[in-house]
Amino acid sequence: MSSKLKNILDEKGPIRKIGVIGMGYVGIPAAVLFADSDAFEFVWGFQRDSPTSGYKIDMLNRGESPLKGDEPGLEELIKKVVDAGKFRCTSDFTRISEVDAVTLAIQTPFLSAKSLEPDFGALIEGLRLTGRNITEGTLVVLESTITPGTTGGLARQILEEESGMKASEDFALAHAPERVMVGRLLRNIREHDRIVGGIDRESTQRAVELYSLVLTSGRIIPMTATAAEVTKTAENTFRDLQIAAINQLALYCEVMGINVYDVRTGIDSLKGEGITRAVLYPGAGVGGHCLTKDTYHLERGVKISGGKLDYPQGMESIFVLARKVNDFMPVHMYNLTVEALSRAGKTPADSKVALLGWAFIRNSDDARNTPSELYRKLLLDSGCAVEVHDPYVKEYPGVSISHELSDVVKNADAAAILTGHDEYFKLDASALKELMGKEHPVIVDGRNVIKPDDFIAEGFVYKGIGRGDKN
Ligand code: SAJ
Repeated sequence: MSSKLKNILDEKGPIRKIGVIGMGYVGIPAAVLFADSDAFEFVWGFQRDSPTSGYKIDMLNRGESPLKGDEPGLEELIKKVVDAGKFRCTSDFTRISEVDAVTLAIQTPFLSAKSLEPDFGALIEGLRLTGRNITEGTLVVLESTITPGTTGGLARQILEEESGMKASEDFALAHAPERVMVGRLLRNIREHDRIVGGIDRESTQRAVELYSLVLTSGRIIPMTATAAEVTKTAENTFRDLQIAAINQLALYCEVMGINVYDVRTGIDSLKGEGITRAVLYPGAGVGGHCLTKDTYHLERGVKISGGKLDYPQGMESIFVLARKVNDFMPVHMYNLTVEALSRAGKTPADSKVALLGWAFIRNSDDARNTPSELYRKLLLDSGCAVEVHDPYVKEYPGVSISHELSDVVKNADAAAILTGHDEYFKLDASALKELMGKEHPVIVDGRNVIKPDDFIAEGFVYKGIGRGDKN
């Protein structure tokens, strides 16, 4: 522990002004919650004035939310803190010199899962701008999901290089990973327990001070920076593994002619005595900005740690295998569609498929890394005509998305459900058959939203993930 840092922070007193870099799904709710706390005087939101996201600056300063989709309470809170003069957004990063704490919520995608190469370009730029402008005693927190070892390694190095100061002595540095889900951003930040990990005890303590003031029911869980990085990447990796396990079981149930949902109910029934059976749901794939890459951050963390891993010779990581199983599910949806079309005497090349659901998660407009993209590509590559429906997603590069379900299913040979939007639970077999205008239309259910018997009774060729009892 550096007594020098402790003295500087004691001298500086409590955190008053905060800067949040990255006005996205993580940065915006975090910034306005800080601004809404009486404990803090003012919050700067920092956003690059780039052609793709510069528009957010004026929108936020008008008190409007640039985030798509329904985010309960967010628009009102942005307006409240802007009108109160407690929050402003800017592209002038020199203002970082005015704040006591700065958090970075910047995307950290992967360039290649194969080479385990992340794309830290935006993060590094954010760290350089931070390092160039921080003053003595500032707390720097990385909220982005990062490869374990990044906070105490790359981030520390860049911040020290740019600031000419020493982390742990002149400024504090920590990792406090975000744990938000679209559709409940504010609630997640207030209510989820917060993992906080500093590169030293002073930094951890300073970060605890920052986050404890925005939590309502969540607790702070302090640990080291690397443990915090592993906690975040591992919790998403474990979720991905759980989903892969039920997806693999679903594929087995199809072969064995049984219903995976009966099996799931059965497994889930074993309760009590500390028995937790977290059986998740099989489906048409795993998308989003988190589960699709955090496994690779974890794997890379092991690789860059330089330690010698004791693991079965030549055996692939079960976490990476899980990724591959989940990445296979859109391919499985395609295979089920081709099988069903052939039962209806059709091939993809002379068929039209209505693809229902472009978002990666139900009842949201978020289509980052959506599994629907691979499914559509496989159909198009086999000469099939594909039309896409989604009730929430407005636009997507290179894909025309309709909000009119009846237009999309009209004269279709097959309808495939890729996302579990509430709307699809209400699909009516006879009405859909009429719109498709086929004697034996095909329906492929990738999210178990319809009742197979209702559709089979209407003459549909039915296929469902995990429904070996009906396929
Ligand atoms: N999915 C399934 N079966 C399931 C659950 C999900 O196929 O039983 C699919 C979904 O359809 C979706 C994908 O997986 O395509 C991801 O879904 P998700 O519910 O995990 O949503 P994310 O990725 O937005 O949220 C995850 C959450 N992580 C954990 O619960 C460990 C969330 O708490 C994190 O904040 C978020 O990642 C993140 O930002 O890291």
